[in-house]
Amino acid sequence: MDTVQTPELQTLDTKLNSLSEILQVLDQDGGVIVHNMLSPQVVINLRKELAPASEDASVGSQSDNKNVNDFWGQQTKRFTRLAQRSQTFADEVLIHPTLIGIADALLKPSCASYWMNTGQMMIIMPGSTPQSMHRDADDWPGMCSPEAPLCQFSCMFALSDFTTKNGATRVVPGSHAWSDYSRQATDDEITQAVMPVGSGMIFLGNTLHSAGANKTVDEARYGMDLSYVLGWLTPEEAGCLSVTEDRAKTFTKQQQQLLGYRCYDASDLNGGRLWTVDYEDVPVGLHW
Ligand SMILES: O=C(O)CCC(=O)C(=O)O
Ligand SMILES: [Fe+2]
Repeated sequence: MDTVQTPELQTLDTKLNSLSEILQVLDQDGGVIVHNMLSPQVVINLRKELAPASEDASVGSQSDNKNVNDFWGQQTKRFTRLAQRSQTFADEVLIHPTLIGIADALLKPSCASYWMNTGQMMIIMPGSTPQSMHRDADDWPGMCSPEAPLCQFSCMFALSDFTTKNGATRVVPGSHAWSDYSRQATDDEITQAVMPVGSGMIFLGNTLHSAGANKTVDEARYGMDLSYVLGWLTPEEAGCLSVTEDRAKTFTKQQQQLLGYRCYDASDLNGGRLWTVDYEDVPVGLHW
């Protein structure tokens, strides 16, 4: 009798594999686990700098909308503003060379520059139920179809070990390439991004995925999701309202661009300039 093979995500390593190898697996499977995205010291710094917000955050959303509450997770803590809250996030994660390499390869062909879309902590507490399967590109109607160009991709960083029991992200490898996006995934098509702390699961905006259930009694799953989006689409997080001008002034032009402290300038590509102030680039440090 034939045995049904659960599709697995492939695992690569920044110490062993090149950017082109990561891109090749991403293109084929829509997702890939990459070990050693963050050094142990970077993880320690992130956990320390984000500890006050992690402790203060309460589980569940404050919204009255049932869909928002279900998506958020009643036992899940979420917060953003990571570039404000953590210098390590701004310097070691937001501009991670592997992710910038992927953004240049996959998003740049369709835009003059890209934004950070989300920088979110997702702490799945014991008792969390599984999130519903979704494609993150569904945020932009018309941009999530087998025909549309890729508009977004993410990296889910493990700031603690991700296990099947504590809520490792569920993924449907290959679902980015389905010809019918209305099709539901069957259980045997779903795998989980089991990975050690410091790894990242990189996945395309049109790959089906969701948070797993946390079936442990006392083990929180610390995930940090960073995503990038084409610069002519509205990002999920209002980057420049999430970081004070005083802090933005200390950042490089690349960090400012990712956080919306620079305009989207497609004038060299026969396009226009978006996100301007008085027709000009965003004046960082201008006091009204
Ligand atoms: O927490 C996770 O593993 C995934 C969450 C997710 O996909 C989302 O909130 O969009
Ligand atoms: Fe998602």
